[in-house]
Amino acid sequence: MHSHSFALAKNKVQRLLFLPGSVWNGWGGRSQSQRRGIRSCRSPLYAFTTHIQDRMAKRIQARRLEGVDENIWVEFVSLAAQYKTVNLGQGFPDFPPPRYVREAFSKAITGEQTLLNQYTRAFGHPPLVKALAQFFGPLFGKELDPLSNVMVSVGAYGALFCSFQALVDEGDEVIIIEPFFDSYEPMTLMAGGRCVFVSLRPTSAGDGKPPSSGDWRLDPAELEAKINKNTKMLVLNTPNNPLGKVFTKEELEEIANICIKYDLICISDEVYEWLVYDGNQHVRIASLPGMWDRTITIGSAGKTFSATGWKVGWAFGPDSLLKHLRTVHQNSIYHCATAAQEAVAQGFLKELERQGKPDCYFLQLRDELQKKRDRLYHCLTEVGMTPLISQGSYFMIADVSRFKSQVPPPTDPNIPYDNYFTKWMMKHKQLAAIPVSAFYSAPHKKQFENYIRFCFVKEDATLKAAEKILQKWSSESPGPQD
Ligand code: IK2
Repeated sequence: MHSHSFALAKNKVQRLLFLPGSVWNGWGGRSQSQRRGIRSCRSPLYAFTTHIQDRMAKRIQARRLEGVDENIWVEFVSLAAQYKTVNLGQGFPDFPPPRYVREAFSKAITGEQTLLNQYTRAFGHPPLVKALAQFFGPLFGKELDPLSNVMVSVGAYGALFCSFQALVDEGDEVIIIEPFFDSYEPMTLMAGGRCVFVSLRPTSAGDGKPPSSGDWRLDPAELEAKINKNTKMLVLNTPNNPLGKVFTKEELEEIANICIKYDLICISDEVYEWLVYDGNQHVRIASLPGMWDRTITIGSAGKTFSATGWKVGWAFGPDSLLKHLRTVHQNSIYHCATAAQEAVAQGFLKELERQGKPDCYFLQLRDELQKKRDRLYHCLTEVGMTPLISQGSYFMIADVSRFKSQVPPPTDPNIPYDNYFTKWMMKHKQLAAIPVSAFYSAPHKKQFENYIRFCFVKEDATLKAAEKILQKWSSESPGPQD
């Protein structure tokens, strides 16, 4: 083509497609092989295609998805696998669920009751909602109606999603206590709401005691100051992921009084309810006076029975709130796998018989995990990582400052240091963890960027492999005190 007509044609296409000049840059200056290399990411054709794809994606994507496209689990689960790490990252056990629930699952699929392979009731398989009502009623100090006070969904994720979709409207404000399980923020945004964050802040442990997640506290005055006429809901997570903080009854009473005073709905995510250590008590905020009618309590069979892949979760609450969750659920998820629900129902019936006895799975798991927590705590302390004693959950956070000198400085100042450090550790030390900044809102991500989160719901062999990596690394790292 003549160079003048090429320039005109190029100009026309560029204007028609709103292409920036940079897409064409270098067209004239590149070698023939570069021009032909349509796969090269520097080729103008690649840039052209990418630009068109970006434009299309922007036009197609619903506005409520803006800013929620990145996800820590998608990114870090993939990196943990890519670098073949010893995985103390995502929170799942690497040991099997108890035998009797696994057997119940396979019997549900292969047994005589072939209908267990088919659809069941939309809001929860009848034997499961019945077992949940029977098991949890006394814990809430209430008789629960299995049909109207319990809803089963696809994991706690499904129950949370239905809660936000059902109860948050355009312009509503949702108070989130941070650090927080990351999904609360995108779920609020996807429902059209606005997130308002209130931070747990470390206070001094006192008496020379080692720092604990219990030292992180909420200032009720700060919480109250964030409430206005648009505030509709407060999200609580106890035991908290990632800190492992277990809110005390007194702390929950302060939060409950504020919810009642300002007529707020409370979403209480209690998926780690059985994993509470050192004699601490898990208190259900819905069981406090005046709270049942305004609280949705979320639970997870994944965490309760060490079967995170089964994706069975639930919501408890008054019919006045749950009926709206059911509307979302029936029009989106409908129900989760019948056989998994049947197995979880069998699990709760068994645990009902064992409640309070030494063979109760929940007590056994708790005691087992307390030992694992202590083991990880000692290892992290020994190598100089300054962990925070976790009062509950599967997780422990630790300050990694001592190891900074062993890691080349980051080149991008915008990425929180813990994110950079954790990726470097996965790639170069084959040890996976999760950066604590993932549990903070954007303006606060850099506040605790020397902390990373380790998961200890792992076989002893996995913990031992992690210890070996850390001990070797530590012996190579002259800390500031050395
Ligand atoms: N709520 C909390 C507080 C959770 O931690 C989870 C599971 N998160 O695990 C990933 C991690 O932090 O490493 C959920 C809800 C979701 O639970 P489910 O698996 O039942 O959907």
